[in-house]
Amino acid sequence: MLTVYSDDHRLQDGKAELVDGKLQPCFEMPRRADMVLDRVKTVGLGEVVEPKNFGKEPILRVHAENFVTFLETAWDEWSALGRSHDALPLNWSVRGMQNREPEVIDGKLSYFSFDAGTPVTAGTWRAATASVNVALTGLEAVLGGARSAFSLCRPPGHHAAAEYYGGYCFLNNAAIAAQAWRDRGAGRVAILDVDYHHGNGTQSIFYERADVFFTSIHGDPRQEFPYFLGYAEETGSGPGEGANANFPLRWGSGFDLWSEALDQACKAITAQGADALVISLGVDTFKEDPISQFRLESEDYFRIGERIAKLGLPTLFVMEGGYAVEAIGINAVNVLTAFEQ
Ligand code: SP5
Ligand code: ZN
Repeated sequence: MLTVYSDDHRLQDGKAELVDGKLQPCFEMPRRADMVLDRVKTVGLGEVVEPKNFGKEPILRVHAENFVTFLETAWDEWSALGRSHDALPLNWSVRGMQNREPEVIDGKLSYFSFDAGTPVTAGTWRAATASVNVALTGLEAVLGGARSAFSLCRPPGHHAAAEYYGGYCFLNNAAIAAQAWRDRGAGRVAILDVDYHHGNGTQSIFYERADVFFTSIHGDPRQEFPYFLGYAEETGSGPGEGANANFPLRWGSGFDLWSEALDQACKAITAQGADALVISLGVDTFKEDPISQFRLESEDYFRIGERIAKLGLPTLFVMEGGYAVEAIGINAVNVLTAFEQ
């Protein structure tokens, strides 16, 4: 399987996120991608290539223009105030308050984000756009006839919606690739999100559409970030009714429960008649993940790859989360090698 990778991921290297009431070193760090690339090379998964540049157009098919402009200019506006440390928001609009974009950068950070875990840095825009290019270059390989490709995206994307960032995500790599796949002729795209956290951004982007089916297995939002999306009752709306399927699982769930949900998600993908598949590949379901509460073991990731392969669809794997850094490469690449068997 081809891997697409860019060193530009290093440009996103936030110092700290707010977690458990303290500023702590970012869990989402450059070493994550290094570990996955190392493992790709160790097992000889296949060729590793650099991304091509697709520009802003495919991004604007998914994200709002004012949001993209904000991401592109946020660091300049922040540093113009004499600040050289990372930018984090401090408060948000909630029920009954205005939804207006403020004029000043501190207000804009609040307006366009949903958490204080996702620092905007000097290199954020370049890293996030490189990550999109990694996803789109993987798609090119599949459009060129490959059965699958692995886009080793970093920063991740599935929490980013049309008009907001958060959850370590700025631009939604998987959603942009799914949209590009539709634009390049796929009839119906399925997105299977196996990251521990609900892919709220991806769900919201496609929620009212029938042409992209979104299904996700994740920590129950009653207990787990992002808390405000990911319930089983969310099945899509309008023309998208029936084109969204969530499988929330309680803290402590192991592969017995998880694999049952995977089987249901896969059956739904087949029933939907998808002809293209994007996998949001997070491996923070691992038992040793420092911020997550599922109990998957490294061997289980082989079973995931096998089950996905049984769908028989052209498949683009897009890297999302996973914070047990020493194991992230093993777990992610286990999915990929088993898929190829
Ligand atoms: C892409 C992705 O996996 N993003 C995840 C973002 C999660 N951010 C919230 C982390 C909250 C951690 N709370 C548990 C801390 C354990 N002490
Ligand atoms: Zn995650």
